Amino acid sequence: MDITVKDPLLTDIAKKVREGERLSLSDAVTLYRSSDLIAIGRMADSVRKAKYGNKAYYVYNQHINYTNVCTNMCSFCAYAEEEGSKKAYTWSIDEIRKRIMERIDEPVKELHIVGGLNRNLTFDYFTDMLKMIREIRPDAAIKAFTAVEIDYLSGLSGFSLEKTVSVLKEAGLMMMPGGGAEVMSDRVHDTLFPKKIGKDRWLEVTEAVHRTGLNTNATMLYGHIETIEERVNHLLTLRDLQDRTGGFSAFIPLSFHSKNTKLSHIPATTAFDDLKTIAIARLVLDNIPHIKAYWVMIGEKLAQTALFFGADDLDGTIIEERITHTAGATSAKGLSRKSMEHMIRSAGLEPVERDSFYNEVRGAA
Ligand code: V47
Ligand code: SF4
Repeated sequence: MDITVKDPLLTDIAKKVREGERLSLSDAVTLYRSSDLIAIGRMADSVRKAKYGNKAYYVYNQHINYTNVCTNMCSFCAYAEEEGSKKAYTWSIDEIRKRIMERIDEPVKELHIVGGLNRNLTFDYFTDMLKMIREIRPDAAIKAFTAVEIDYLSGLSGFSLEKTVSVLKEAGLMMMPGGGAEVMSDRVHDTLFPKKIGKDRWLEVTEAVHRTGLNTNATMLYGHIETIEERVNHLLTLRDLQDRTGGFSAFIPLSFHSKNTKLSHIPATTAFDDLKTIAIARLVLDNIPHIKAYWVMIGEKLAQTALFFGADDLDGTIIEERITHTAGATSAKGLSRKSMEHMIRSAGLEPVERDSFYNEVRGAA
């Protein structure tokens, strides 16, 4: 790898990357403070390329957001509604079945299911939902519930974390999405999402889930009130947990969208920050295999560009995204397989349709 570094502060970091040496907290902060985006991107691209060559992944998936009623009411969230609000909804098991059946002829390989914390739902609702989906969609993996929901379901069922996950697994749960940790900082937690579980509980739940043999993803919500140091600490905390469990499959940076939230004065993240965050994640998270450029949040065009800044995965076709679109996302609500493949091919890479576990799906168009 021959990388021209314009910022002299990046010379030693480029050497570490070239030699496969782990980056430190101060390296990550230096990367964040540097404006040499092209050098940072080239470093991240070299790491991605060494792992995946010309391949870039996507999954044919469908999102199911079963309820927007949520007791947490995080101030960055436009999606959540108080019980009784006109915009509140909760889908019955039959309504979820109907939404899956509407797409039953499509080759969906993953169902991504998350929702708010709704006091009116019983633990049986969740196991019934999983069992019903497994029955009608046996060919799709069920990736469901963030660590926040698992913590809530453990309270609801009265079971330990391990028992809760094993009952959900028995009913059909196969993997867990990221989400819920936001930025692991007590300051940000207490300011923006005080009712939601904090860093220690999120880590405890995630570690317990990994111990049961389920893989999860991890995310970072950035672009609100967090500092660079808080972002870097978040990444290093994830890296430490991954050293212990190896249970993270992918990391997904989530750019904050402020429309319709209590933080609507906060401007959108910039392309510079989005690309830098993806590249730094690739460089710092040396033990998390996949870095996703989530096109829903950063838009299709920047997600495609991110494939040269360390990302190896564009997430999925999605069909109908609600959480970010309620907060003002201007991207499409879903993309066809053809569009996903076109985005990847026109970047000179080879599209690989995958399942939730990064197995290549045969017979892709
Ligand atoms: O947990 C909420 C975040 C997450 C906003 O694991 C917001 O494969 C931006 O976790 N602006 C849900 N973000 C999305 C998520 C996810 C997405 C794609 C793939 C995967 C995966 C996981 O969205 C929430 C929260 O952290 N969020 N409100 C907002 N206004
Ligand atoms: Fe509820 Fe999740 Fe929205 Fe927070 S981000 S209010 S936990 S739905």
